[in-house]
Amino acid sequence: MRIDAVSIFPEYLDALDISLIGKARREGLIDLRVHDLRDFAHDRHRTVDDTPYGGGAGMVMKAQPWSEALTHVLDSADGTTGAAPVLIVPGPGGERFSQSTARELAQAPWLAFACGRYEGIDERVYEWAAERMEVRVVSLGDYVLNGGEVAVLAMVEAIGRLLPGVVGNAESLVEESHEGGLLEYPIYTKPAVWSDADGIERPVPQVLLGGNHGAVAQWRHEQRLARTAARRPDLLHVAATTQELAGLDHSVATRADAAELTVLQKACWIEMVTPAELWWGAPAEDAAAVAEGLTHWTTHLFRSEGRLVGSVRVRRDPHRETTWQIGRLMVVPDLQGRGLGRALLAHAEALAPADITTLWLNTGADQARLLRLYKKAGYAVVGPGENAGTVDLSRPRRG
Ligand code: 6GU
Repeated sequence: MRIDAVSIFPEYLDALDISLIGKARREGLIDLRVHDLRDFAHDRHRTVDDTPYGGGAGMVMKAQPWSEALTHVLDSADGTTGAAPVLIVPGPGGERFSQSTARELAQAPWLAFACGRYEGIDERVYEWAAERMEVRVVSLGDYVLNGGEVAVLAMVEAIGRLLPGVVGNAESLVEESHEGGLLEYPIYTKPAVWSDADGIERPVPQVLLGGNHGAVAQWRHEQRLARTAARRPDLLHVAATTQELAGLDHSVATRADAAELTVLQKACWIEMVTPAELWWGAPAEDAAAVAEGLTHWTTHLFRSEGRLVGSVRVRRDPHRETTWQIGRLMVVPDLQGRGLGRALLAHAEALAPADITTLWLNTGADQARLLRLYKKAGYAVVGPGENAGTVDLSRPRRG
């Protein structure tokens, strides 16, 4: 991956020479280029800021050095990068950076970071940049840093460690801390009893020493629940729905399910399409057409107490052997917005055979909510779909 970062404190980013990210740079897995914004200011004092129009505290970064610096970055495009990077502007007013943002950005061949300082950057730089590349303002959380550099350190580390080959042990890549929507359990190493400097003996929980794997697994799960409830109660809701999917009855659809599936399709699509958009196919299909679809796809059904509440279908792409197609991701309207769609998507992805390299799906170009879900899951739009008004999305299987 190619990464450019523009800052008035380029030395701040020297930390990216250290540890796994530094090693990845030396091995050529990450081509990180740091630029000094002041190199693009041409007065004697190399001025990059000025007072705000309309008054107010502090200084504003000037448009001209930024446009020149970003032009310099754009001009360095090569055969591996694509025409332009995704430009990330760290700032407390941005979308929240999360593991799924990292996963999404790890798919891009080229990222550029613009580190603001002072009160921020002249708004016209955002307009200018958006005409040339995708621009995203991204925040680490609800607090204020003095500039974007520390945020870039965090984001480059979170993104970089997802790139193939950067973290040696692939198992470490499973997001330990958020797997299944729960925080990690406590961990211990030798000695079994540690005497601290006050002479207090602190033993490892007995269950971990007994060799009873079932008891260990149960204890760890309870610890994860307790810890999540104490520290991150907001996560329990998500975890509950992921486990909700596990609690649903799962089956593969047969012709006998066609009528119910037809009803689910109509219920799901009716809110998304205007009458003029019935070319979508799915809402217009009758039970015979749905049954026909069952012969070309494997359709997975999820029921709660007998009621069909969600479904997704999968198949190997008939024209591209190593591509896994995922379609008709549906959750009954009254259960939408609880993470079930994401869980169904994960289920469909997990069904892909070992030789699959690419996951693929298609949706309406105007379906903002679905596009957000898919992008969060690491998918990127790869082009227009076969049906007008739709787009195809895909992501590499790993990452
Ligand atoms: Cl990404 N940048 C700055 N300057 N402050 C922040 C932030 C980012 N995230 C939280 N506070």
